[in-house]
Amino acid sequence: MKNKVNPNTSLFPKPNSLFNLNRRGFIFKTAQMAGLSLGWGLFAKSSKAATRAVYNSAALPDKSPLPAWKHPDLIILSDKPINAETPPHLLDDAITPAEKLFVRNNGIMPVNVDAKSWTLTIDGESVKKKTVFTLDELKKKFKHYTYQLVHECAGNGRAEFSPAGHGNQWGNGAVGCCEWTGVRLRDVLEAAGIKDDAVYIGYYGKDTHLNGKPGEVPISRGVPMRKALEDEALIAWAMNGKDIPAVHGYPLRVLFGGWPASTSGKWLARISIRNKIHDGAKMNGMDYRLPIHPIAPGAKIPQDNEHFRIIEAMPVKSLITYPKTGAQVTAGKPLEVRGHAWAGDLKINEMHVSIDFGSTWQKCTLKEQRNRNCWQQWSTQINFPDKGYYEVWARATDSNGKMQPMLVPAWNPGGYLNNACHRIAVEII
Ligand SMILES: Nc1nc2c(c(=O)[nH]1)N[C@H]1C(S)=C(S)[C@@H](COP(=O)(O)O)O[C@H]1N2
Ligand SMILES: [Mo]
Repeated sequence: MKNKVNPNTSLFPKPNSLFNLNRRGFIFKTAQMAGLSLGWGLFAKSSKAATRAVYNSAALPDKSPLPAWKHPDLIILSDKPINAETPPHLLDDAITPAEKLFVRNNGIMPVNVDAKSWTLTIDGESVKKKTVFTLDELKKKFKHYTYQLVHECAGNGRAEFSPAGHGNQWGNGAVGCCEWTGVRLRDVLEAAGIKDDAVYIGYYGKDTHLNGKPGEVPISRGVPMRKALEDEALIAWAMNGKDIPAVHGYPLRVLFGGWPASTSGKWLARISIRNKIHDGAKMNGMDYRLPIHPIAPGAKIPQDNEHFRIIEAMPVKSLITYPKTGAQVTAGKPLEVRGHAWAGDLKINEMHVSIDFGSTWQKCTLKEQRNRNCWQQWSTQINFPDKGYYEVWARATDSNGKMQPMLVPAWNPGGYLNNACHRIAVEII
């Protein structure tokens, strides 16, 4: 018999009491003091309630709201453009359902999209023949593939950096792993022809810049040819067996699992085969880049390509998706704890949990990877020695032997790649 867990109880004060008004300030301070991967997760969540309240207030015009079908507990970080993350306990499914997938928009979504007239253009310096495909032609001409792919914002975990990283203050939930169906990018590029001097691909979507200037795009990123030509690099029209939802790129999207999700262009209209590193919006300066040499927290260095390098595969990481942080658990029986782990282009070799702040670790059961660039499920039974307050820490090790750090890793001005251990609070009663 399993332990009784009440996922809705919390060890921590309710939103309306202790740190209602300056909740953010409180969390930042605590995370800084502890120097740990604390984020939003360890506390009873109140930010959503606060954000929705403001969001619904008559004082604010309705901008680009989160679609009504999205899970009500997604945490809205900004409304123009819309950005919302998923609390870790809502990511418990092996395949992330659409309503629980985080949303990250850099600009304004296209409206009145007509899939029938939608086209994808393959062009660029290194294309043999500029080619235009309708969506229908893509579906008819090329073999279909389905892969389950991790897509994680490079800024996931940014809220824990100190001083604060630039941009949305993501907790742990800017990640998901959906099933995508489409054609291989490689097959499509080869049909147009790839010249020998091809170095990179760059995508262009149909969203528009927040500044409203025609011709200016909010984001246009890409990947080197070696990633573009992999089996799992997809041009997809379906997510979890259905049309891709509008906020996630309907009717067409490119996907590069395991790399910053910013490379996975939504509302895909054009792919350029480049004879140099793609130079689209958010490819340069410190966008999606790390300092080439490690720098001290808060240090200022020139924001140019000599000092910053492009982030490629994402680092090893994991989440505890059950139980929800703050769970109260009856003593005397083992508690099942579970979640997912992923590691860019690599696999997960081992998964461990600790209930004594990292002094000792217990090995978890780990499922095989379903396909490359897919996350893996882990689970374990924990026996707590006594009643009282515990933290469960989770740590993944990738197939190169690299482990997640306990503490927030290398500070960088963009607040990218925080892969510190996820931790939850549990009270044994
Ligand atoms: N065209 C376009 N593609 C885009 C973006 C965007 O703003 N416009 N955002 C990128 C970023 S930064 C992320 S993290 C992912 C988010 O994907 P999701 O909203 O489907 O979760 O989409 C990427 N693709
Ligand atoms: Mo992102």
